[in-house]
Amino acid sequence: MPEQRILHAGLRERVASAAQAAALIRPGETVAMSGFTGSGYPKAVPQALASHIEAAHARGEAFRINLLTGASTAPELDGALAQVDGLAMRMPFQSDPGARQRINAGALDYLDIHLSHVAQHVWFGFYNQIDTAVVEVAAILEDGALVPTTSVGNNKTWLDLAQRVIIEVNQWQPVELLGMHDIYYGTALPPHRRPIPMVRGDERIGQTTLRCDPDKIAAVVLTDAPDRNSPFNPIDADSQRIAGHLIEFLKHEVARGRLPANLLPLQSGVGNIPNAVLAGLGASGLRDLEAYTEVIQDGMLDLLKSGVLRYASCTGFALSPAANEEFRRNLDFYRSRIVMRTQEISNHPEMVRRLGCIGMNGMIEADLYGNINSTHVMGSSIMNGIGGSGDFARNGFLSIFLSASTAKNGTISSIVPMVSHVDHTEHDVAVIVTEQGLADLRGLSPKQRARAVIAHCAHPDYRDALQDYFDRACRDSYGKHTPHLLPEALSWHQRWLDTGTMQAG
Ligand code: 0RQ
Repeated sequence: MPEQRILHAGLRERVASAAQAAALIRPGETVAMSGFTGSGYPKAVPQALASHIEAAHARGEAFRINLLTGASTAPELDGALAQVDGLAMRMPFQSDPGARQRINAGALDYLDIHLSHVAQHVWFGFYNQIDTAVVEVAAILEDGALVPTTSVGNNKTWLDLAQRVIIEVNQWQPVELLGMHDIYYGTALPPHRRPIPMVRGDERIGQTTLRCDPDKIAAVVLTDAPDRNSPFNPIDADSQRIAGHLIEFLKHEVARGRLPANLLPLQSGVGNIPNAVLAGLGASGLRDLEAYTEVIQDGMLDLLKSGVLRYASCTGFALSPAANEEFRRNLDFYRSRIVMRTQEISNHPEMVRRLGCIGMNGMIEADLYGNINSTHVMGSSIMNGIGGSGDFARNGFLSIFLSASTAKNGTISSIVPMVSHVDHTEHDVAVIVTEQGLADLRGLSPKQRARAVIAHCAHPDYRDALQDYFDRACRDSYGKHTPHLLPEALSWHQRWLDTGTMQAG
C-alpha cells in the first residue's frame, strides 16, 4: 500500500488526488519543483496542473506560472506545461523540445543561470516569493522527515522557502535510497558564511533526509511512476576518438607529475561524448578515480561497478532504463559509493576549487581564442542552457570542452573565427578536444591559442579558411593582441543562415 510510505499521522490525512493538489496552484504563481536531468521530478501534479491550465485557457482565462526546478525534467513536467502554454517564466535549465520551441519563438521567458547560483539567488530574494513547492519523495518518516529520491537539486531550498508545499510520494522510488543523500543545512547568507566543512568529495556533512514544516504541507499525492530518461546512442567513432585524445592527455599529465595517478575528482556533463569518455576511462588502466559531479549517467555507474571509480558525489541521475534497473537491483552496493547532495553543494565553487575538479563538458562551438558557446545555435537559438558547466569551468583544476569538429552533416564548423554567444570566456578554458585532436591552451597567448586550435581541433574542410582568416586578421586587425576582422568575425554564421553551409562558395 502506498500509504505505508507515509508514517507521519498528520500528513497521512492530507492525502489528496493530483487534481485536488494542482487546484491549489493559482495563475501567476511562482512554483518550484523537484527534478534534475530527468530524475526525481513530480510525476502527477504537473500533468494535473497542465489539465487545469488547458481548461482555464478553453474558458478564455489567462493561466501561466513561473517554474523553477533543479535542472531539466521530463515530458510529464516541462513537456506537459509547455504544451498547454502554461509557462510564463522558466529557470534555471531545460532540455525539453516543446519548451525549447516556445523559448525560441519568443513566447516563454527563460532564465539560463549557473546551477550553483539558483538556491542562493532565491535566498537573496532575486525571484521574489516561492508560492508553491512540488517535491517528489520516496517516503515520509514518523517525524515528518522526507526521504529524497533520485535527485536532490534545490529541494532543500524549495521546502524551506515555499509558502505552500505539495509532496508527491512515489512508490516506484526505492525506500532503500535512504542513506544515500547528504543534505547540508549549514549554508548561510553573506557576509558571515562559514567554510563548507568538507575536504574530500566522499565526505558526509549533512543529514540523510529533507525537513519541512508539516504545517506548510497542503497536500500529499501518491504516485507510482518511473523516472524517464532515454537510452544513450551507441558510442560513435567521433566520440570514441574524442575520448581517446582526452585520456591520452590525462595520462600524459600524470606522467608529467601534474596530476596524481588517480587524477583529480571528475565532473562530467551529460550526453554521448561524456559517456564515451567515461567508457574510455574504464578501459584506460587508470584506477581509484573519484567523481565530484552533478549528474551520474550510465558510464559512471559502469565505472563504479568495475571498481575503477571509488565513489561519485552528485545531485541527480540521468540513467537509461537499463542502467536504472541495474541501479535498483544493486542499491546496497551503490549506496556505499554514491553521495547525493543539494546542487548548491554539488556545484559549489568553493568545493570545485578545493577539490581541484577536472571539468569535462560539451560545447556548441569554440572560437580561435578559446571562447566557448555551450548554449546558443547561431547566437540566438537556445539549445539547453549553461547548466553546471560554468561552475566547473571557472573553478576547476582543469576545464575541458568537447565536441565533434563539425555539426549538421558537416555544414557547420564547431571551430569558428568568433563564437556567436559566449558562455565560457577564454580565461576559463584550458583544453579543447574534437575528434581531430586536442588543443592544450594553458600558458598560451591569444595568437598561440589560435594556432593550436586551428592545427589540432578544426576539421580539414574548414582548416584553411580559419588559417586564412587568422593570417589576414594578424595583418589587418585594429589591435594585434587578439586579432579579428570585425565585419567577417560572424560571417560564417550568417553564411550558414543564408546558404545552409559555413563553407564559402
Ligand atoms: O542538434 O539535436 O537538433 O540534432 O546540438 O549536439 O552533438 O548531440 O551533443 O548532446 O553532447 O550536446 C553543448 C548542447 C552538446 C550540451 C551541448 C547541435 C547538434 C544537436 C546536440 P539536434 P550533440 P550533446 C552538466 C553540464 C551545456 C550544459 C552543460 C549542453 C545538438 O553539452 O547542453 O554542459 N551543454 N551541462 O546538431 C549548431 C553547432 C552545433 C550544433 C552541436 N556548432 N552549431 N548546432 N549542435 N554543435 C549537466 C547539467 O548541467 C545539468
